[in-house]
Amino acid sequence: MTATVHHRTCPLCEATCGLEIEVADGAVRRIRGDRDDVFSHGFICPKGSTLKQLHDDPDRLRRPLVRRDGVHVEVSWEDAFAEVERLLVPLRERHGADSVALYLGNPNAHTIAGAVFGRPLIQALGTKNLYSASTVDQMPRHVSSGFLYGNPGAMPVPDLDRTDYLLMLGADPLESNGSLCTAPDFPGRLAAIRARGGRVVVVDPRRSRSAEAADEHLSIRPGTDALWLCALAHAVLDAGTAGPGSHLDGLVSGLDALPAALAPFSPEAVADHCGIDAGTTRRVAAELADGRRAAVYTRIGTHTAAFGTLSSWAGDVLTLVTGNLDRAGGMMWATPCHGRPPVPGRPPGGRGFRTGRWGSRVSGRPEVRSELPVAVLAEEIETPGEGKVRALVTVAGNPARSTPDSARLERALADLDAMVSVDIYLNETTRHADVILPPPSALEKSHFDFAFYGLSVRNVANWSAPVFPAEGPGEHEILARLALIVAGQGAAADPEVIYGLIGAQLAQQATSQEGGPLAGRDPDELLAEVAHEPVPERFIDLMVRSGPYGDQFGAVPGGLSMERLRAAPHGVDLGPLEPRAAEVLRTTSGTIELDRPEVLDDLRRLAAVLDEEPADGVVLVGRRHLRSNNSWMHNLEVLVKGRPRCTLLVHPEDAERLGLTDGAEAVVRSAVGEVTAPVEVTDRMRPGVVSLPHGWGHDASGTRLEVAARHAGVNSNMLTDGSVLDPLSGNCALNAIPVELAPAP
Ligand SMILES: Nc1nc2c(c(=O)[nH]1)N[C@H]1C(S)=C(S)[C@@H](COP(=O)(O)OP(=O)(O)OC[C@H]3O[C@@H](n4cnc5c(=O)[nH]c(N)nc54)[C@H](O)[C@@H]3O)O[C@H]1N2
Ligand SMILES: Nc1nc2c(c(=O)[nH]1)N[C@H]1C(S)=C(S)[C@@H](COP(=O)(O)OP(=O)(O)OC[C@H]3O[C@@H](n4cnc5c(=O)[nH]c(N)nc54)[C@H](O)[C@@H]3O)O[C@H]1N2
Ligand code: SF4
Ligand SMILES: [Mo]
Repeated sequence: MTATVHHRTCPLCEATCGLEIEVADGAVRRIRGDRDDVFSHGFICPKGSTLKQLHDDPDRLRRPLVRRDGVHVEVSWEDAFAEVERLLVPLRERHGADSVALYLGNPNAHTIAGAVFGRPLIQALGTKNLYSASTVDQMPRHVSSGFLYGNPGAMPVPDLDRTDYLLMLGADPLESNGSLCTAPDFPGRLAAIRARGGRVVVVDPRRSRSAEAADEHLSIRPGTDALWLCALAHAVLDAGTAGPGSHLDGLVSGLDALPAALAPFSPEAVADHCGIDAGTTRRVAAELADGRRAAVYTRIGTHTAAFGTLSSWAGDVLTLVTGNLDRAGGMMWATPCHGRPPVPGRPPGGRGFRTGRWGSRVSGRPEVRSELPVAVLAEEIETPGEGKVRALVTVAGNPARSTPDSARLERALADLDAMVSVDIYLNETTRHADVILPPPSALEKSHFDFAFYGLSVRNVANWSAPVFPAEGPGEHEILARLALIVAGQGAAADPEVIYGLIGAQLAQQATSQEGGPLAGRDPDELLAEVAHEPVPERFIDLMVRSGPYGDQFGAVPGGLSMERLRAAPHGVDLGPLEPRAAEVLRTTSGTIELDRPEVLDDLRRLAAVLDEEPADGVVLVGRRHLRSNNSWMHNLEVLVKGRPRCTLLVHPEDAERLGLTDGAEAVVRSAVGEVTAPVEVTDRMRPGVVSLPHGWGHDASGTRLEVAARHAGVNSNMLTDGSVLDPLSGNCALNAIPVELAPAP
């Protein structure tokens, strides 16, 4: 049989690499980077080619599972949906909407279903108990954008391809391939900065591979990035060179509040806390402020911290006061092809951003973007009373490994009256589920990067067709049917009902945008034009045709549409990022607001840290490895073979002082739990800091992960403390965890 070649975007991480997939005899023969991809130009990492192994993995679920007498058994799709109805509908009727919680995991950002069909499910559930991986990840970045720009979705990205100076904190893109900054071949783009005479500075308590590839590495004390970034901004203001630049004239307010708000954070005052001397801080500030094109990029190590929102905020403020916000080579906003088109002459601004419209039942943690911190999920399940969580739906998430204090969470999960999971594996989380609904494999679904076109260092659009036909229902259909069941329509209801609602909503939005290119057009006319498209492509067509590059349903000939995307298997390049601050602002003032009271209050909380002596115990931080992906790709032999990756990195001085030896095991104890992990002694660590990756601990009973169980590792979230949150975002502090170490007996 002759081979066929398919082109598809890799859905595994945020880099969105184009893949070339060779198929023969119904099986994948080879996967390599697509050299003609308009964005990735052939780049691929070791995970990209494992879509084959993932597709072929015998442990990957193909049919639904239902738990009978404690054992998961395969059932038909009809029986599985009927079981969901039997479990959830009476429970919801008896105990109310809030009794069913929803947890959305990370892969939702990588699927069309997650982008388009999550909302109908959320609406159908109507629960306050909405949780996601966002509150162990990027929620602080949303909140800082909410307060600064009034728009929590507007997260500026470093303009990697044009910058001459990149200050990067708490990110290790040589392992992660980048996050909240979609840039296939991130390593190559970093090298290019240096090759054109620019400078890359990495701030990390560990000499990561990214730090090694940089011009300079600053080994900061964990959890102190907010202090240090405020000190940089303080130093820039001190030098008297500060200013947002004339391109933001009239678009910035509250500048006057900055000197007082940042006054406590002089480079000298923060030096001992951060472990970075004042001279270095002032030099870096001067480099950022000397007029060159510079970007300040903060990521996971700075966001999953007790002052995560302030770290993100201070990074953006630093960018702003050095004139680098919204200009080429600085921090810029992408223009996603499926977003709202700009309306010429529309004044900037909108309804503003606020949090805390409701609180969590037990500890009153404020809602943020309609979500509660996942760190409170366990207590919401454990604590009796009205509104108690009795059932949980998870979609593409493994909170049993990815959220804090997971021993406690797992006890709570075991206590639920009902649990339904949409997932491809029987793993540490889904083993608690009564019903598991497995979507098709990545190669059996189409792909479109809704989440990442808004975070991209270049504007692109790329739709991929499925490589193989799906055996069961698509993930979008599973989510639609769940929504219908919860809404009381029954397990046999036609998902077209949900498709109709989504279409109507999108057409309505497009035609009701004041001054927009489709304003006043008949929504039904738009729907008729896309009706020939299958679901979910129908919705992509609606969005891109009415988007900033769209054909506006005939008004802009040659504009973007599904038809054009289909004809471009290597993607459509839409050009470099363009300045667009006025378009993204949604603050009530129509300006970038530097004096939000919530932020100023939190700066006072930060300043109070300076009154205390820096703590001198050992703290734990996380890390990532190129051949791993959070908790769920450890069942592929090609990725886990070789040296164990789940090791505790310890600096030689600490090892010696604590009696730990390379290759031996150490007991790591925190306020909430303990694990025993193999020690790797390395001078890559800052003394007093140890590092353990998350997402491991695959030795639990009742899972179906044959390979992962043989490379189990330990679960670092046994140690992270669900009570330490960034108050503004509800994000959990997953780094700078105080721990005690001892050789294992
Ligand atoms: N200590 C510590 N903890 C952390 C972090 C850290 O740095 N340190 N990082 C945090 C971050 S950034 C994140 S994003 C979270 C991730 O947290 P989660 O999203 O909860 O965890 P993942 O490991 O990404 O699990 C993804 C789940 O989706 C399933 N899956 C994979 N593909 C699909 C699909 O196409 N459809 C469906 N329905 N399911 C699929 C997998 O089997 C797995 O169960 O972890 C967080 N936890
Ligand atoms: N290979 C691989 N790629 C991935 C993932 C994966 O699990 N594996 N996960 C994906 C996901 S969901 C995400 S969110 C992204 C995350 O992508 P990144 O943000 O690049 O995350 P990491 O690679 O974990 O790098 C975080 C760095 O922060 C450092 N750090 C820890 N604490 C602190 C601190 O207090 N201050 C500072 N300045 N640094 C600190 C750590 O030592 C580490 O080097 O990666 C994505 N890509
Ligand atoms: S870098 Fe990310 S998107 Fe690219 S091949 Fe690797 S996992 Fe896939
Ligand atoms: Mo993440």
